[in-house]
Amino acid sequence: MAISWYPGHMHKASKELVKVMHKTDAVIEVLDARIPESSSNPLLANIREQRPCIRILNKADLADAEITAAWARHFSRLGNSECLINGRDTQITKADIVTVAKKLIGNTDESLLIQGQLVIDGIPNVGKSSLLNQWADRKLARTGNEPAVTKGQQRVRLQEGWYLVDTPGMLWPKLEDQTSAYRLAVTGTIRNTAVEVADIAWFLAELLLADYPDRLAARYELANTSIDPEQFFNQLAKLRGSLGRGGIPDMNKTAEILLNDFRSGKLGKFSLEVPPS
Ligand SMILES: Nc1nc2c(ncn2[C@@H]2O[C@H](COP(=O)(O)OP(=O)(O)OP(=O)(O)O)[C@@H](O)[C@H]2O)c(=O)[nH]1
Ligand SMILES: [Mg+2]
Repeated sequence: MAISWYPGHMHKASKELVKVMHKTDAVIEVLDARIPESSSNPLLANIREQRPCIRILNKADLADAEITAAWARHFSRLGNSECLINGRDTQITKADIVTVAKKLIGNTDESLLIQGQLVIDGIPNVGKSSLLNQWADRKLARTGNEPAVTKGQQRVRLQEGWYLVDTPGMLWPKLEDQTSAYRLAVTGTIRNTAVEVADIAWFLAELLLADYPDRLAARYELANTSIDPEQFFNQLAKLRGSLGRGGIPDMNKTAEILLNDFRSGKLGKFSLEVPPS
């Protein structure tokens, strides 16, 4: 099934982003550290135009630390931008973000009146509003473990003269690369109701059986990992009791077990993409 998810509120949000850009000095694009390439939204790059960009590799606690560091080096080589890493165990402070923004905007002379507006954007559910709360030191924005929680822009004062605008998570009208689209779905960027959950979990099971059989074996007590996704889901359904009528696996329930374990880090840290060498 081809994946695409571009509901009306995202179209509206893109128009509002264009408007707020006129008064914006630098953009903070939040990427998912597990899929930095697939989570780079081409629409946002177009809207940003030549403005400086601070990329944040977020949810780094769920990704392989070495690969995330390699991505940070890769992005740091691009001009007019900086790349920082954030996660539950490595948090960027408000002072860090303002310092980097000043450097990029070229406004480093502390004796001058320094001010600026930063806009935080990115795909849905990547942790934008959580970053706003992290820097505002209080829970100003609603956050949640599902995509499309934020529906409108929210502007807050970071410190004297510095403002930050949170925006709704956005995808783009056509997800041309369907492997990327599946990665976006697996990491929780696309609403479960906009995809076939079983289809997404099947993609993930194939990937994990091929590349990380030991992690699956450890978590789900598999004696043998030379199995196909169908055999895997049968065993998982028996283990977790997600069986339907006649003892046949309830594929939706079983799929959600695997997806939730992956998304919450219970299966370990994963980087699904590596930077170009
Ligand atoms: N593991 C982990 N989870 C995070 C991190 N940052 C945010 N989250 C979680 O990710 C989920 C989404 O966070 P939000 O801040 O609502 O994401 P958002 O980008 O604002 O999402 P939309 O408003 O829907 O676009 C929440 O459950 C957060 O607790 C992080 O660094 N690591
Ligand atoms: Mg949000």
